[in-house]
Amino acid sequence: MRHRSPRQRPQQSRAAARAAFAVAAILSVVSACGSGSTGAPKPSTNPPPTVSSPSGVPTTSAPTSSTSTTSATTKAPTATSVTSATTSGTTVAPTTTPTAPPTTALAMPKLDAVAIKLDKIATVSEPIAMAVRPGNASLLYVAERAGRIWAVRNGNVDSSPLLDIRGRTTAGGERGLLGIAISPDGARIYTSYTDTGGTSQLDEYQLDGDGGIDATSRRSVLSQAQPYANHNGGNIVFGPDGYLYLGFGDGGSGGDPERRADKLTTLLGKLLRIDPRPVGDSPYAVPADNPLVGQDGVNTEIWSWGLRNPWRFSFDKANGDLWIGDVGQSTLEEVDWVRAADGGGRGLNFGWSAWEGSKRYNDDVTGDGATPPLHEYAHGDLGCSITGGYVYRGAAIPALQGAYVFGDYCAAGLRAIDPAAPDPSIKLTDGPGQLVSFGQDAAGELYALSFDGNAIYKLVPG
Ligand SMILES: [Ca+2]
Repeated sequence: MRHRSPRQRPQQSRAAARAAFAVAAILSVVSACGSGSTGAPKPSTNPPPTVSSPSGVPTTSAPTSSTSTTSATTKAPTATSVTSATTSGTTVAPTTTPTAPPTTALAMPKLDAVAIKLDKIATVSEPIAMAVRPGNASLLYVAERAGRIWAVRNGNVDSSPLLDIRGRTTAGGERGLLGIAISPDGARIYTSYTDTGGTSQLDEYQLDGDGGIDATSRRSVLSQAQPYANHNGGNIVFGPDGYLYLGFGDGGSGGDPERRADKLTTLLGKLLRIDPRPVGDSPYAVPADNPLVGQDGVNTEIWSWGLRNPWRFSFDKANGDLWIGDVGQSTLEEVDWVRAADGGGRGLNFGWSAWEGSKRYNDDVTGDGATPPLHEYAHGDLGCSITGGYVYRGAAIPALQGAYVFGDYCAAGLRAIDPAAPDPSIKLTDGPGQLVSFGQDAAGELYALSFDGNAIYKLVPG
């Protein structure tokens, strides 16, 4: 399978192409493990996602009573594979069934008719991530890079932060508090940051009934040494399946000198998928239907690979599709899109460092079977470092519904693409500058977070 530019591929064949790429990607997994012709188990022969009965299986209590372990399926060196059990009463357990995409009912964007403006709702020093808690629609959690999390309620910022971890991190460059996410049951919040030594950390805190963060409840979930200061990724998002997705860059420097993004033996250059709750002695669990479960000598937390620095990624609120803004090296910035119905990125190689966007990069990395970007743009007037956003699913701007909204740290202005006709992108606004992240509230409305003026903007009709 040759890597092709999305422009060379008819849109109507996209699903078929995705399927073909997925098959090729699976084959490349086997090849990457050096077992292509030895009859080693292929990912496709793994047991499908199952709901297992807890009876007769040694179990260890999880923080909630809704998940049982199936230790027999454990393959990960650092975690236990789990499947959810529906026989244990009330459940907040993640399901392993992707959200069915009701695509036929979804609105199509009309980008030539979009008129929006940015309404500055609050200022927080270097706002870098936003999260919302189910059931607290009017409360926005906004993280600042230096390490505090603020409550923004109807445009008002609380006088004291919900959490202050400034002592745990050193902000600057691509370091600091980088991501926050709240569990679908609203009980826990996760922080993703680089610690004072530069190591990536994922921590968990308990939320109280009002959405406050219990600072004393901190629990370390996962850590990852960073060989260089840049490309730390750090975005964390709960997917439509209830699992936590965590993006790590390729470790840094330039050009992925150790080729980490292409190696399945490191978490760097990957999108990970975990159940972040502890199981037994493990601080988190690997879902049994992760693509590499069942293979030895690989990191089974991996969901997708071949990523350079997936600084911001998201799931479409309406259909569960995965969208990644992967920051390019020196030439091309890219948007990656995989439908939930096509696996949502499961087992896919997004190309780096064999490819920078649609351009061949490291010749010693094959990149066979790589999934090309949906959209890319060259460095220049449009920017130099993509800030991935969201598919708009709000109600306030009907013409924007179904469009993917993104921007770039190096060039002011928000842009959007229609997934069905992604070129060229459409400029939505003139600002803001220094766009670092987006947020999405419970109603699907979008926010832009900018270091320029330390501002949180809401996208509103213009
Ligand atoms: Ca790529």
